Amino acid sequence: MEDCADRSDERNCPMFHCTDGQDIVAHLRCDNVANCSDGSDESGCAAGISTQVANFICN
Ligand SMILES: [Ca+2]
Repeated sequence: MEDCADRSDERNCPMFHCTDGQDIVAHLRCDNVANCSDGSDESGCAAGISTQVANFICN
């Protein structure tokens, strides 16, 4: 299994382009955590949870 979360194989992963110019791995989109500094990876997803708050939740 590839695990892009460790960033070692990020180049092989589909990327999502944030509207602020950042690139994040595509699986971080719509995960209820704002990964782009402007939260654009969570915009356009099914609305619900405040992504700004969810960003503070750690595993
Ligand atoms: Ca996200």
